[in-house]
Amino acid sequence: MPLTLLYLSGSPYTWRVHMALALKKIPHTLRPMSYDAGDFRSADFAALNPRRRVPVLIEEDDKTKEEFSLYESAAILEYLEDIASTPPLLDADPRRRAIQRRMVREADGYFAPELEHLVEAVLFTPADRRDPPRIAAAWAGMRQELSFWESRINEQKYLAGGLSAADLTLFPLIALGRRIAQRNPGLTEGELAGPKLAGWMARMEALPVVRETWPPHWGTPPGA
Ligand SMILES: N[C@@H](CCC(=O)N[C@@H](CS)C(=O)NCC(=O)O)C(=O)O
Repeated sequence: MPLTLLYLSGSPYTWRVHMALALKKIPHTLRPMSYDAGDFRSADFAALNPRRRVPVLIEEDDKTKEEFSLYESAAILEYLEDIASTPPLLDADPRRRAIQRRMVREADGYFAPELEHLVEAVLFTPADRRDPPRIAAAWAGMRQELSFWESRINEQKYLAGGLSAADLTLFPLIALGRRIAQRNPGLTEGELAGPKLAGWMARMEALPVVRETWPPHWGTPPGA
């Protein structure tokens, strides 16, 4: 089952899948995608994902050589969990598993849209056309959402039980938001995460799997 991940450095959705592959030690190849080279506009890519987004996972059948491809990072994570159950990214207990899945949906449904507003307003807008109120609104939306998480998580090591799909989902999203803020001083105000989330971020950053999969164009991980 040779696996290929269509990969974009710094994409939080791709990073989540990359971490799952690395944690589960599933042999895979990364196929880097480039906006500049037009990879996202190609017909081949649209055939794999009609929404033209990464990640996409491609799996070749050992015998028939037929390809199965899957997009949407949360669905890919569940698929990897199904084909390689160790270490688990979802708890064996149905209620804990449900809470981890709920957190994945909360991160994708509430935090990610605010982050995407920030990405549009900063990364995809030339510096001379950036709109400060638009950026401030996206930043405020992210902070408001994370203050909700801050009030909900307790002092445990990970978001819900052991390291899970929930951690792999939320961490890259916050990491990208924080990086945008750090690289564009003056665009945003205040810290993105409160003390509990910041502690959890630091624990995540110390994990070998996070460091191994750190987006190459981001340079070395903190503390390296
Ligand atoms: N809901 C999707 C989101 C994927 C997504 O938005 N990927 C971005 C990179 S972070 C992308 O491919 N964007 C390409 C584009 O918008 O042209 C998932 O979880 O896989």
